[in-house]
Parts: sequence; C-alpha cells; structure tokens
Amino acid sequence: MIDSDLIAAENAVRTEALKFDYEMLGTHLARRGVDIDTIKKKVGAYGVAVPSWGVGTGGTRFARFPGGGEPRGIFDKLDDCGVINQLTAATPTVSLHIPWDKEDPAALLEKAASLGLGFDAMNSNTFQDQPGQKLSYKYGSLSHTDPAVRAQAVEHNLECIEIGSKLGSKALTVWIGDGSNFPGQTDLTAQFERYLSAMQEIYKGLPGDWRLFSEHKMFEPAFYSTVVQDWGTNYLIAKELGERAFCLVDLGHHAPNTNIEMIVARLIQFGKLGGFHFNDSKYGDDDLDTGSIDPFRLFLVFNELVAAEGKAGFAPAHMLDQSHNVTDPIESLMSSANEVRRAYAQALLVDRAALKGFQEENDALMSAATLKAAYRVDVEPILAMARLEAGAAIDPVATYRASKYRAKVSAERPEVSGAGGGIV
Ligand code: LRH
Ligand code: MN
Ligand code: MN
Repeated sequence: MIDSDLIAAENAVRTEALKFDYEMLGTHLARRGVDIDTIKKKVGAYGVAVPSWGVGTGGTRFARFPGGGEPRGIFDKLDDCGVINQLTAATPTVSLHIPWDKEDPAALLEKAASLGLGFDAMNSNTFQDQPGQKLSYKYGSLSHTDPAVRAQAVEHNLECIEIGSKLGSKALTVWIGDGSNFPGQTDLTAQFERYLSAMQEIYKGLPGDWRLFSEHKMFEPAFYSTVVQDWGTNYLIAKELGERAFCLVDLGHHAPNTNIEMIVARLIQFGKLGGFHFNDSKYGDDDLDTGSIDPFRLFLVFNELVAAEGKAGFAPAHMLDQSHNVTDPIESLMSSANEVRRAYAQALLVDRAALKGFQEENDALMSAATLKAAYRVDVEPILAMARLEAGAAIDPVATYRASKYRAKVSAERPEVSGAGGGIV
C-alpha cells in the first residue's frame, strides 16, 4: 500500500487551498439553501465497487498492450484495489469474477481484510471455455439446446454462490453471451424458455439474504440476436424469477442515444433495479472510463437515484465495469470512482421542490434549467474534503504518481501475457 506519510505530505501542500475553496463553495450553496457539510457527509458515505478484472490492462479482439506491473492473479489485483480505496476512500469493496479469481476463500478473506476491503457481487462466467472444461459454450450456456451444457452452466453459477457465501458477498450477477449470429439459427422463443428454466435452477440455490442480478446487453458476442438483449427482456426475467431477482444496468450495454435514465426510472418504479455497472461509451460496449464521454447522462441517472432515495426496498448495488487499454488502470478506476461521486453530489444539489413546481406548471425551460443549475456546480471541493477527512488523498492521481507504486510493482511482478479477464 502507499506510505501514509506520503499521503499526508501530499495533502499538506493542498490543504490550505482546499479549505478556501470549500468555504467559498459552502457560502455559495448556503445562499441556495443547501448545507455543504450535509452533502459532504452523504458523498463520503457513498461507495462504489471495483471490478477485479478492471485492474489488469484490457484490450480489444485486435490487440492488447499490457502495461508494467500487471497483476499476476487475484492477490495482486486485491493489492491494486487496496491502493485505489486507500487514495479515494470511495471503493471499499471488490466485485470478483469466477473462475478468473478462483482461490481459497479463506486466503481471499484474509488478504482483503488486511487491505480493509470487502467483497461485493459475484460474477459468473459462462461466456468462455476454461481449460479442462467438459462441455463447450460455443453455442451458448444457460440457453444451450443441450441440457447437459445448461446443467454445467447452472452448476458453475451455484458454485459462484457457494464461493461468494464464504466471502460475505450477497449477490450474484449473471451475464451470458448467448444468442445467435444468423437469422433462423435459433428458435428465439424456445431459447429464452431454456434460459428462464436454467435461471430458475440458479434462483432456487440462492441463500435467503442474497439477490440475483441479470445483466442485459444489446449485442456482442452474438451479432444477430442476444437472449438477454434489453431492459424489457431483463424485466421479464426478474419478474418471472421472483422477488429476489433484479435487473442490472451496465451503462455501456445500450444503443447510442438510448434514454438510460428513463430505463432506470422504470425499473425503480416497479421495484426491479438491482444495480449498475458504471462506465461510458460512444458506440457500444466501449467500457470507457465513467463520465469520460457523457458526464451529463451520468448526472441524469443519479438524478433518478437521488429522487428515489428512501423508497422502501430501494438499495441498488453500485459497481464499475471498465476496460483500460491506454491508461494505468489504477488511475482510471480512481478517477471513475470520483466521477460517480461527482454525479451523486451534483444530483443531491437539485432543488427538487422547485423542479416539481416547474413540472406541474409544464415549464419545460425552467425544469431543465433547474437540473442544469445543479449540474453546473463544481463540486470537487466537496469530494476532495470528503477524501481528506477519510484519510485519503486530496488529489489521488498526483499522490499515486508521487508514490511510484507502478514502478515498484513492475519490479516485483514479472510480465505476463494474459492478466486474466482484461480483454472482455
Ligand atoms: C459483459 C460485461 C459483463 C461481464 C464483464 C466482464 O460485456 O459487461 O458484466 O461480466 O463485461
Ligand atoms: Mn458489465
Ligand atoms: Mn460489458
């Protein structure tokens, strides 16, 4: 981990300016009837899970260009996740992918505890074949025509639950790549029926305090049809399975221009929003850093989440899901965790009473202006003060660079060709 004296020294040179900026922003917000400390407290309590696969350098199907000091396995990945949380205080949990991260649960627990980390939702993987696997997923997994393949995929998901139960996880996220590449290749209805009955088997194996998240994605790897292709199908799944089944929304899994905040509102309204995979995209499942392309859309998603705060049973899981091809993954994940917190802070600033009034009066211009008035506020002093007070870094990226952590792990970790799971 990073030497705490270094964090303190880096913070010392930035503290005076931060206090000044925080006070100025506090004065400005007070004029708008907002108490800055209340916002800071809520933001400081907000955590987003880091995907274990995000700390390895990603790639495309064309190439992968690994950086130095790539994690060699889950224990190195946890070290990197520990650094991210140490400098941001925003990522207290890690979301594991099985079998990429399969290791002795007791050892995983011990390692995570030593880094102050916990475990978030488990992710299953039936979109690849693993070495030594009996049956192939080439033509699908949970929706395969062969019952033996479906049974193998169900078994794998049950194993993920079993591992997660030992780690304190409380949710399983299922994303499958099943679909077809040619019109007529599959019976669309029969394929979905097979998927539903396989998911029912998984649902039956869910411990009483667990939730099951199904994740939709428009296309890829199947290019003609995908079994769980959109939020409509996803809602049907959650509804069919039962009250502990919910929909997971990965922001990058929609067509460009899709109104994702409206999907979020619908799922909240009908009690089926399970959680998020935050990222950003321009064209499809780009897995770009959260808020790097369209921060306003992220804000609009959070506007729906804040509006729903306090609703009975409303507890979505917040995770990042990104692939870092050209940046140091630790820097990207720290920045992304900050972007999520930024959108949350901005959404907390929306004057909801005024917005409601404008909506009732059909004042479209002032309704939009009310949202923009919150979105335009530079909330960085709130985020930075929350970090400082939690013992993290005022400027996480600058502090990380000053620590030379990447150079240090590069010396310790020999280069490996596949860092496990980075290429999805
Ligand atoms: C699929 C996905 C899903 C997987 C992850 C590696 O595109 O978003 O969440 O588990 O990528
Ligand atoms: Mn995802
Ligand atoms: Mn994805």
